[in-house]
Amino acid sequence: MAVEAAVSRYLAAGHIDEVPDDLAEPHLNVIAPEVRETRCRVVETATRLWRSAGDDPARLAALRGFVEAGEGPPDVIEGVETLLMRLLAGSRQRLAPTEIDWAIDELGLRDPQNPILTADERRQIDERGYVNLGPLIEADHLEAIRHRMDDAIAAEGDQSGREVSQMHGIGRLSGTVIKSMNRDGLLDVFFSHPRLLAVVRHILGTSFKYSSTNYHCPLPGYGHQNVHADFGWGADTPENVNAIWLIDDFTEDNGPTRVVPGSHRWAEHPSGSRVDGAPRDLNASVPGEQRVLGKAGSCFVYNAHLWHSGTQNRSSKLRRAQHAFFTRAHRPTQMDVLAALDPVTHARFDRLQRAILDLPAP
Ligand SMILES: O=C(O)CCC(=O)C(=O)O
Repeated sequence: MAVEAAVSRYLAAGHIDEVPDDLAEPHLNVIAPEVRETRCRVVETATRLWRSAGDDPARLAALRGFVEAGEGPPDVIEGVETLLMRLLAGSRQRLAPTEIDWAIDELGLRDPQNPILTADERRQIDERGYVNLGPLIEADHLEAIRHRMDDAIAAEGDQSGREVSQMHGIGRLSGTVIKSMNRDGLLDVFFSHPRLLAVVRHILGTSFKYSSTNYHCPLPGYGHQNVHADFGWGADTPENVNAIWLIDDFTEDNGPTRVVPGSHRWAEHPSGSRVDGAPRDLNASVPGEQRVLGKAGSCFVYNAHLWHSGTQNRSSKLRRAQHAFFTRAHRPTQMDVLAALDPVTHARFDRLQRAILDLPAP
């Protein structure tokens, strides 16, 4: 099958020389059983410790007790400590809390029942763990975004996405909205659309911030991922929200995201989940999973504890998408925002944008 010409600009970013002849041939992520077992024990234990307490000081005490007891293999103990300490090392909020508070008022999000979302949208978020806000970006704007992304992928080449993660066969860019590629504000919509922020507020409350924006474009023949959640272990209160902006239509065959409705309520991470006593096969489908289809320009927002993953793009075209990731205001961000921040882009942000980005004035 002939692939569209734009794909050639993505090969270096996807770390491949060419796309496969058979676009439907599966590319699974094979994990050695002993590695999978250790990972499962780490995530199970992190989940148990996290859920054993209601606040960070008590979680830290639970972690210290676990480490001091030294019960279990050293690689599991070390894995749990590394995983949990990233979040428990203290507040990482740069701005005074009054700034995000001010932004919440400016955005009209103080009242949990504010009119920016419908009651049905709130119900979907609560019950299914996600909502598709529908198309929020006009056709001309979208086309300009496609060009911007294609150019950035070609320019960053095999370095693209390195600040957060690189994935075989997937073109990735990290921190798109804070880099020089957003000097003119073309990409601001991705982190500041009021409807998106209303979903973040609904899930996380009034104290949140931007964590990262990752562009994610599976090339033809690639894109399958292990089922996962965007928080490293199971938690019974939400810590993160993610949005997927559809830059191309998501269709049955071009690698739409798969989601497991309601799984955000299980307080379990797929990596720490067992089936008949054995670690779950993360490549396999999960009963009840569904595919997210939609029109380009749509914004699909989910509670990041929802089980989900990318699927294989079996079409001859790119499947472009932009993720916008949010976290609680005191948590670390997914990427080092200050290291990636372009000074010209920074100087352009207004007070409201800086409050969402947790950025001081330049
Ligand atoms: O873009 C998608 O379909 C989902 C990607 C995803 O879940 C991830 O990269 O963690």
